[in-house]
Amino acid sequence: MKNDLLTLKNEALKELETLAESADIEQLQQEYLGRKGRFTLLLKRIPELPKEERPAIGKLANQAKEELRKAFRAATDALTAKAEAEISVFDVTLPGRRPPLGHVHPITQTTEEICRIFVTLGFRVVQGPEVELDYYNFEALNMPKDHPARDMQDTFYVSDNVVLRTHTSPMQIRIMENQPPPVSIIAPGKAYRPDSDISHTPMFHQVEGLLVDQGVSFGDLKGTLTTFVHQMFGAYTDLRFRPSFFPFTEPSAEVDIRCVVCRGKGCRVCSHTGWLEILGSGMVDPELYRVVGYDPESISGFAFGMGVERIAMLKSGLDDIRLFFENDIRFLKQF
Ligand code: 2U9
Repeated sequence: MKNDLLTLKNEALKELETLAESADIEQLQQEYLGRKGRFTLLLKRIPELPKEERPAIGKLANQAKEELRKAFRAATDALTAKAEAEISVFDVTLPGRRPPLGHVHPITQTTEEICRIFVTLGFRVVQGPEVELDYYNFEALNMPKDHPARDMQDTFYVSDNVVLRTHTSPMQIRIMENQPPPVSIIAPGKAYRPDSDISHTPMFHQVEGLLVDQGVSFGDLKGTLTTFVHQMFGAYTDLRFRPSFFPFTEPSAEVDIRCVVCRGKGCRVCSHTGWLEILGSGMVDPELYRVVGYDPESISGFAFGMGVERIAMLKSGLDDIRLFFENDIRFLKQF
């Protein structure tokens, strides 16, 4: 009995040392000293002992019980004191910590700046689906299945006839299908192509524009885009229109600005040409008007498209497009 009492007491004390929650301490106390606790049940067996042994064992049992009670109280008190100490180091009069304030992503900033310029010129902003029908992304834009122009814009296929759009041009078709001329819209948004290197990411951003009305000429295209370039890159920026080819415009022209790095002398950034390509443009191919039910004999129009990342990189002197999408706060904070 004596041994049992001491073993049980030591067992309880050992277990108590491992506890750090007051609820656990209370539970342990119940387990040993509760009405049906292990210690209590052992004490109940004292009357069964021979009469002469009872006083000594009784004394020992009381001492052990008292020791256990004190140990439980001390453990609970220590926890309460610790919690109080933690509360007292929290100064409620201190001002709260401000959550870091984010800001608009540089690509969104650039998109908004481009849109703002065209809105002041009378264009309306339109947005639409990034997951597009093959028809709107390719077919309606003079790129039937098996047309070689599709190679330049191969994309991610969701199914045979559904793709991630490779440009925002499907929006221009959708708008023309739904309203008669005149149309003057810009379509900003994400586009997707399976390219990935220092100047291409599989997802990128474009702003495309379309103006269709009676008597629209290549002169209107030049005037509009010259105004845009002067507002975006500065009033004295030199630009040139260089003949090019796009499946949906004829004639087509790419617009270059004098290199912002070397001012035309020739450097690594402009591949020693002195010029930087910033956008593509052209007079809308009359075939497209037939597709949307416009009469190509009575109207004409121009269209253009630009990559927002490229514009943002040229404006800020960056040479790696991937920086925009790495979510490195140290980089993004600089804009
Ligand atoms: C319709 C008719 C014509 C949109 C155009 C470009 C020229 C062009 C590129 C610039 C860089 C895409 O992001 S980029 O790779 N775009 O060069 N885009 S004309 O022409 C259209 C669009 C819709 C109905």
